[in-house]
Amino acid sequence: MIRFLTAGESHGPALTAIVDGIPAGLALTLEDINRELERRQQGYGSGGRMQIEKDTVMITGGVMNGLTTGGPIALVVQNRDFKNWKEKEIPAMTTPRPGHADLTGAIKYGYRDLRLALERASARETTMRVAVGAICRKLLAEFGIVIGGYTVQIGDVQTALTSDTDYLARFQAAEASDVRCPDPQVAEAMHEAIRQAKIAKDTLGGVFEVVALHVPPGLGSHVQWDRKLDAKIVAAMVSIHAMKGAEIGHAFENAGKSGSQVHDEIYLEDGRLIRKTNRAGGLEGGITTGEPIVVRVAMKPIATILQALQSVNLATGEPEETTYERSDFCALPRAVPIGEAMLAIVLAQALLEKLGGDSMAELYTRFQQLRQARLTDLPMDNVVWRFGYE
Ligand code: EPS
Repeated sequence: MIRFLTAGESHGPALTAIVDGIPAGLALTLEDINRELERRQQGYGSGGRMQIEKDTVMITGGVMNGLTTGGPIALVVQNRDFKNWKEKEIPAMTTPRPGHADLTGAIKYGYRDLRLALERASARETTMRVAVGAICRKLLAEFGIVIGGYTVQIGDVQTALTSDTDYLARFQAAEASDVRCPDPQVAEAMHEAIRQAKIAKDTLGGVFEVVALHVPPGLGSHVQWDRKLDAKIVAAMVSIHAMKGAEIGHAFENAGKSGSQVHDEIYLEDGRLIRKTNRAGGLEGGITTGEPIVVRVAMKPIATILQALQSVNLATGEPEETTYERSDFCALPRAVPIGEAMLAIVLAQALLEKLGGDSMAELYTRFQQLRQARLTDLPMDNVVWRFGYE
């Protein structure tokens, strides 16, 4: 099973991750990871920090001569900004920002300065998720699985995506946009909405979609709550900083329709069981259907706002307005590669759970033997039977 942990503070010396369970024999280069780290740093709406950092990874364990060993992979990314904080006397931070982890972190851990909560709650941590995701993405690519994503909404500016669009074309178009929106006209309106938010000293959230293509049917399980793949995907998305909701397919829109309008009918074509629609977003009963996995994620507007919000100074007990900490105005475009990384991690876990195996050689063989949605793969007894409990 793939597991990972991250460590490090936003303005500390470095961020670290350890990834366990990646099979032996996967070809992996620094460039595979650095490419994804760079994608996470692109996008309009960032604050000053992205001018300072240029994230690149160091691999200090688990990969030798370009191949994974099967041992834990250790990853380190330096924080360039650390040199600016190292010798600095840090002013006391005692007025919590509404919407951030300042107050809840202090309640939970008994901090006597709120910066300790800020440092670990910062979305800087997502650097390591993207690094881990890049490894999982490489693993999935060995089996033809492709993951991409794009922005569908920033503030109240929305794209009207049609259901028949070629996903690869969407991924590509999004990559060329500084707000990661595949529709150039809407992208311009989104860019403008962020610019206005900056002028208004405010922040914006939005919605992005991440999609996995060519995922085999039969990953996940319906038999236990904590084995349902849709639940794992939603949990992974909402674990990303500032994400407050996630849905598989258009779940909330489907909720307002009748069953006959929602469910994807099944047809037999050339011996294969196919769907002409994918309203289920690639999952039924917590198991992949073989259709694209489509996940939509809602991000709240960033909690650090240039405008002062009402709060309380915990040191004096007096009402006090928040003071500004450098931050982003809209991080939605940069959240897309993070969502992709989390989807890659969960899908790589699900694939390994299905295939087992410690080396890529074992995995390739087992992958070929996976049951498909073909009539010949699904022999039925077609006889009367009984519940035979003793
Ligand atoms: C963040 C605040 C900003 C962001 C940071 C997340 O950092 P700083 O306080 O140093 O200006 O830039 O994100 C990153 C550093 C990053 O790499 O994404 C926050 O409060 O969550």
